[in-house]
Amino acid sequence: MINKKVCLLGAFSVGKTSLVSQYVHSIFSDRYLSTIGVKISKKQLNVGDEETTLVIWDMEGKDVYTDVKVSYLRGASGFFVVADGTRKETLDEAMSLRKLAFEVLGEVPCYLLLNKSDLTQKWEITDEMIADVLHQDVKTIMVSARTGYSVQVAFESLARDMIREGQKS
Ligand SMILES: Nc1nc2c(ncn2[C@@H]2O[C@H](COP(=O)(O)OP(=O)(O)O)[C@@H](O)[C@H]2O)c(=O)[nH]1
Ligand SMILES: [Mg+2]
Repeated sequence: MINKKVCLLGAFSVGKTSLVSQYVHSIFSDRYLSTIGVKISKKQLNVGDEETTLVIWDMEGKDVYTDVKVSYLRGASGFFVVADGTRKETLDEAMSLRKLAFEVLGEVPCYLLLNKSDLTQKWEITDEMIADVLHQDVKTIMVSARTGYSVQVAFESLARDMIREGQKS
């Protein structure tokens, strides 16, 4: 049994908590729960023959830049940065949080999640902006915590990359 710590990073209200809840419990709640601190959820999955437990850290709080403590990231084998497709500024925030996390963790596996893909008619993040990010070799997945679209794929992809990374050492 392998334990892998995963962190979620992203601006306020991009859907971090909703993504964890969709993945771990297969539910989506419209209720807005703004708790304080860090919520830790666990989910078991198999990556090939490896039985793995993802230990998922979801940080609450409004000010992501002052709140992201090194202690939150420490020990993470991989992380997600989440942007909300309907608010284009959240993409810049996600990209700078990504940089910050790499500085703390080194080159661990990371995926950029473009959330709220069920609301594409309201999207501010354009195809050009996505192309620009892809051009920088950022692994990107469009997801929806509401419908569940690609949520499992995202967690499984990160888990697979983390296991591969672990096997290198
Ligand atoms: N339509 C839609 N709303 C979402 C989605 N994900 C989250 N939300 C809503 O966005 C708001 C913020 O979500 P939350 O998970 O609390 O964001 P967090 O602050 O990043 O943890 C809530 O009102 C959610 O219901 C999604 O994929 N689609
Ligand atoms: Mg939250």
